[in-house]
Amino acid sequence: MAKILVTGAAGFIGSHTTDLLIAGGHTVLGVDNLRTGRRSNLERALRSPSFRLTEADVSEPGVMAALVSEFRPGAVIHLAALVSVQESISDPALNQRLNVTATQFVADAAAAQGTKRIVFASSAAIYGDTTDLPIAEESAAQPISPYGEAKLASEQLLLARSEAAGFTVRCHRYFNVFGPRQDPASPYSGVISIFDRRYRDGKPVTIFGDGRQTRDFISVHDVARANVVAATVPNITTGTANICTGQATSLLDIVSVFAAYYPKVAGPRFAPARAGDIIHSLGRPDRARSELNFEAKVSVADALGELIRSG
Ligand code: UD2
Repeated sequence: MAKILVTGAAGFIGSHTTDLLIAGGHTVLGVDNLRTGRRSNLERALRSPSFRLTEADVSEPGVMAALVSEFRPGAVIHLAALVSVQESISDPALNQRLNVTATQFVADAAAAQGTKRIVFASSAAIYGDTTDLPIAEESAAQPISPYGEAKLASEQLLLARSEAAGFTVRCHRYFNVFGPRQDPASPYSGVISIFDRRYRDGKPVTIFGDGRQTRDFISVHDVARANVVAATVPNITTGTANICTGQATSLLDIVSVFAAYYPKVAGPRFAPARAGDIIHSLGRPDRARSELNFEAKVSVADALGELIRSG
């Protein structure tokens, strides 16, 4: 069993990753500044003797260095981030600090303490608005937001350091992750979290465009498993891989699942497509399969059902 440090442990993906690590018998130190993460996401983890949460900001100098030297993890799963593309546009300096400088501190601390592995939360946002689908990792990285730029810069920084520092790096390019604990607060939150909230409140959802746009929606449980595999399975080599299902699902498909659960809620309203919205996004999952032996297992329908039934 391993000691794993999870940054952003109180966040959506971080809390599920933490839960899965604990269930696998690992010891976890979580760190989170609780800016967008919530302590309540860790309700179950906080009851475990194998878990401790430190409230701190990993983008501040010295924080990662102190935590890594004290805890001496075998791996760091670096998920702490500014997660909103919109916010990266309105506050690029904050994006730089939370999405690049913090990664630099993670790499420095791991190098100094001989940490063996770093798993990094990258994003399909680094591909920009490519229409060459499905997107493989060889596709040109052409981010169109400060968020995507920062994720790409972090990948490059970690990969460039890996050999000299002696750590293995796994960069996970997540596609559209969804599931329990995803925050629906902003209009730019993940569409499924927004739809879930609206149906729970008995209110109709708004579809921007005709609803035929598709995304590669992946369950947060699969994403958490990809993180755990990358951090704990022996003999994994440095690299970058899409974390996706390879299946396209339209918004109309999503709405029809919700509608079946909520027959009394009025049907969707349609509004003009959002400016800059891409119509289709789909990843190729092959590299994660060959390099990590990881394959998404949960179907969108099953994961949606679980989300809808969750408390
Ligand atoms: C955005 C982000 C991505 C990630 C993701 C959240 C960019 C370039 N990418 O991608 O990084 O944060 O969101 O999972 O910004 N929609 C509706 N009704 C709503 C809300 C959304 O129809 O109430 C549509 C939206 O116009 C889009 C689709 O649903 O066509 C998916 O939207 P999204 O914001 O969940 O995800 P995406 O892939 O546009």
